[in-house]
Amino acid sequence: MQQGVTMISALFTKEKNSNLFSYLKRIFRYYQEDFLYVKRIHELEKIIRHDDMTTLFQPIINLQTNETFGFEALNRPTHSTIFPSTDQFYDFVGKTDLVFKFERFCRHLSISRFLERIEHKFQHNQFVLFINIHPHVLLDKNYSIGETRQLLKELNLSPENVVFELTEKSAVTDFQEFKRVLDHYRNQGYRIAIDDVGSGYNSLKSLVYLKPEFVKIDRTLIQHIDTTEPSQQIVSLIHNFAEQSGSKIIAEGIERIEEIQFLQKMGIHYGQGYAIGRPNTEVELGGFQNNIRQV
Ligand SMILES: [Ca+2]
Repeated sequence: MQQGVTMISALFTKEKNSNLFSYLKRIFRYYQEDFLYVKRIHELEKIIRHDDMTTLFQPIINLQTNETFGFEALNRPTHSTIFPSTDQFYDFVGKTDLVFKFERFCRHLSISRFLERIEHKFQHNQFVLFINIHPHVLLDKNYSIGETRQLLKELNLSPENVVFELTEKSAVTDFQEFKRVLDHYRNQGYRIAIDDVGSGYNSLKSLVYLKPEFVKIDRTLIQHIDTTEPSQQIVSLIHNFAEQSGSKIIAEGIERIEEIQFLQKMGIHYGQGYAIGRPNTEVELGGFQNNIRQV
């Protein structure tokens, strides 16, 4: 009997200790997470204060004429000791209430740096600037893009020179509401691109409901398209839908000449990728070697 009591008591103590241990472990983890969160917020505020982002411009060309049509602006944190990767950085920004402030900051950075870099090199309204924007930011009722219009005016640039790229990776559920918001921006002269199309989200639904001016097809469908029949079928389907809605396709992630040749034959309008031009801090024209059509 005595032995039984001792055993139960030992088990109980062990249980209590392990509970206490996991409790302390949890507290410690929360503390660590909180600490990291505060550190990251602090870093993000510092980045915004000091314009501490690198802005890169990647050319988008007309695949049929080999002429540069525009540039996508890409903003990356300059020093990322606290944010090991750009993806982690943007994931974090999306979860904070600094997301609006950050979006505005990046948009203004992209536009002003773009104009700085093309100065003395090209006509200031010769190209279209593609700017990534989080769909939820546009959907927010308190959000106003009026100040961007003001900035464009000051820089002698019109909304027709700007395309907002909205990723379909962030779930859009209310398409009618979203369409209403997009029309509001369209009425001001901006154009819309749906980004990452075909990466497994609402591709066809976005095309049918939102009728974007541009459809950016995800790199996973473009890489090795010349030899990958399922990708060819999906891209051809998206292309048909796009044509019906009056949208133009931009094929992303083009890395090989064979991909360019295949896309040209399909009648795809625009392309972007390493085979055309890498993201660059300078604004450099894109293009493939002119003799590839004869290859
Ligand atoms: Ca993009």
